[in-house]
Amino acid sequence: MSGKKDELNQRDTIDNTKKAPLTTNQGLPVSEDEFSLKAGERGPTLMEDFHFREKMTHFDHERIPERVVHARGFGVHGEFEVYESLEQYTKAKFLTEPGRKTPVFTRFSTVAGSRGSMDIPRDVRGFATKFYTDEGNFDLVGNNMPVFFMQDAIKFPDFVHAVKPEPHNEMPQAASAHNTFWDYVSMNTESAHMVMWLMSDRAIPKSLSMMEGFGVHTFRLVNAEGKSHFVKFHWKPKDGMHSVLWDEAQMINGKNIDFNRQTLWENIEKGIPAEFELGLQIIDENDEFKMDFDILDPTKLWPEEDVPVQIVGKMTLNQNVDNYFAETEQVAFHPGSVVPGIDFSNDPLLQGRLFSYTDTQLIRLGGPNFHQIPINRPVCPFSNNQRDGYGQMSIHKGQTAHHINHMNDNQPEPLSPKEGGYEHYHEKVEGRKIQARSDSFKDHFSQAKMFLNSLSKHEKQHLYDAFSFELGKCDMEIRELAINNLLNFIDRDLTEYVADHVGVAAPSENNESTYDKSSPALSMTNTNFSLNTRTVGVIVMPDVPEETLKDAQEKLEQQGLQPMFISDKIYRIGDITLDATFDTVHAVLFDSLIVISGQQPLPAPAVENLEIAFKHKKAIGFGTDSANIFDSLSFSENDDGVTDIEQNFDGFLADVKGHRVWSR
Ligand code: HDE
Repeated sequence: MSGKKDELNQRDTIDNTKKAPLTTNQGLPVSEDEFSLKAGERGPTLMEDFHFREKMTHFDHERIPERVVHARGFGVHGEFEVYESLEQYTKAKFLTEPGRKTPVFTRFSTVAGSRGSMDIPRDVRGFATKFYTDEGNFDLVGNNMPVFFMQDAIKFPDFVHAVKPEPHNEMPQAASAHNTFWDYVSMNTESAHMVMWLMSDRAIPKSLSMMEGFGVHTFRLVNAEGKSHFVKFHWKPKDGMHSVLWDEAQMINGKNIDFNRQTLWENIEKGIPAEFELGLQIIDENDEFKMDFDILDPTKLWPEEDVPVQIVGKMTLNQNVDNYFAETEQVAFHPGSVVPGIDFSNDPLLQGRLFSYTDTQLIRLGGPNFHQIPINRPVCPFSNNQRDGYGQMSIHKGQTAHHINHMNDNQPEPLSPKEGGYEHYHEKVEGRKIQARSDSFKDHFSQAKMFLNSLSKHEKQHLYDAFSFELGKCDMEIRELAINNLLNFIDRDLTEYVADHVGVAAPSENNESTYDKSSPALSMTNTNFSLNTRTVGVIVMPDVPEETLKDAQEKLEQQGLQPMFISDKIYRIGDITLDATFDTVHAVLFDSLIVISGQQPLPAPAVENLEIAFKHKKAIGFGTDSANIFDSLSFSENDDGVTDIEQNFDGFLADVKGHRVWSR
């Protein structure tokens, strides 16, 4: 498939799929790549074996430092198109020209784990998108949660040190369930709201295409007249947001550590893109102080019921990378990469990020020319007087590299804002130099309570259990600290439940927040539901006729479902290959299960898979002649979400579409 990715990559591709001689990096054809040059067959290797030396030296230098946070990531190419011109708000060309397809590259990530950690830890997900616009790269470097752990960037190193594996023994990997994290958040209660998100189902997304994305900070949009509006950026997944259960997540991480990335990769290979709509929340400059919180505070969200999200465009992620290292590992995002028409607010977290990202790329990518790496290079021409440095790939012609110059007619020359040159928004600022936080940032608990108020019954239960799990992993002293300093200021019922579960006395004094507002948009029950990309594990016994299987396959595929036949070993029934076994897959990897067993009794692994699917509230279907399966199961056809697919196929589909059978 040719697309924007090929345009980006073609310049630097070495196509190893084509027939070509093996050469050294100097282009010298190599005749021997199996044996190094030795003094005699049993003698020492000779220094003069330049091919051996070059091969080994390059190998020795193959690794670069992983990202200090967001180390484990997965990148996908695609394109973005705005629905209608947003010229009322911004002069950014990619937001004002419907029909223009802007190439994008999105990297999803987990935050705390190392590059080789699992896909579904309880963690925030990074959601960073690079728009390759004709006015330069715009990076929207967001997360799947709309708020953050802190209000000032100076606290970021402390926070990251606390959430990462503990420094003395490097445990636990990719988990917040440990002492230093809970010590930090209990002592720094501005994190209360974000902790609620982290303990919610949002932290264990079922799929990378089933989670929201948020720019988090308040940015500015500036139009051609120089008028500015405050804006928050959102990504809304077309298939809705859906999560796995915590028990399920832990099992998935064992059965398939690559669960999220593999699903996305395979769907894209099948031609099924991941689609997200871009949403904007906009506040007029005159309304800056009309909310009951400070809009510069990144621990606060703008309730969608108060400031509606306007859907303005769509991102279609539809091409996998050619090479993980070259693209996904080397991509360098920076929230400071903006285009004319997009500007910053004074959010102190955003301000600090504007420093950190370039700084980190300098060490990670080894010098100041990382913008020349193909995945980072703008698609529009770029030129300036910056020169030399490690890894310089460009040959800058000409005698001058200074501004202002006479010798080269002052080229390259700054453009005026009218001609397209970037102009910083003329915000008036004055104040004393001070190391303090505004009083308007001091309410830490109202929105934490609002989040809780907004959850459905099962979401709330999951959150209660997540707190109990995490604090249950901490020392007694830390459990007490978290319950007294954090939970007790959010909600009494939550405090008592968790205290009871982790063996701590609930504080005698109740300090819970009395904030009674809720925001329905925060509940995942109010999302889109779709059969797109949903999977069905079809458990098959050997005596099942080919026709029955073909029929099931056809019916499921017609609905956009992805069936996979599972049996005790790999074999064929007629034309159909049963290509998964109880050894290679498991119920936790599917959205639903169907049993087509004929009259045979269920073997033990089938029983185990069905019991787990039932426990995880997944839709279960069976054929009429398989009704005897219930003899060996702890549930029956009368339970919710257990359906005879010959009698009620639509009912089964509705349960799959509903994601989980919460009534069970
Ligand atoms: Fe980041 N963050 N961050 N962050 N962040 C990095 O940059 C940092 C924050 C986010 O897929 C690092 O290239 C500071 C908020 C994503 O490559 C580093 C602060 C949000 C990614 C860094 C924050 C993010 C990063 C590590 C507090 C959501 C992965 C490697 C002031 C809006 C991008 C790198 C990718 C990565 C610093 C807070 C999102 C060290 C100092 C808030 C999605 O520069």
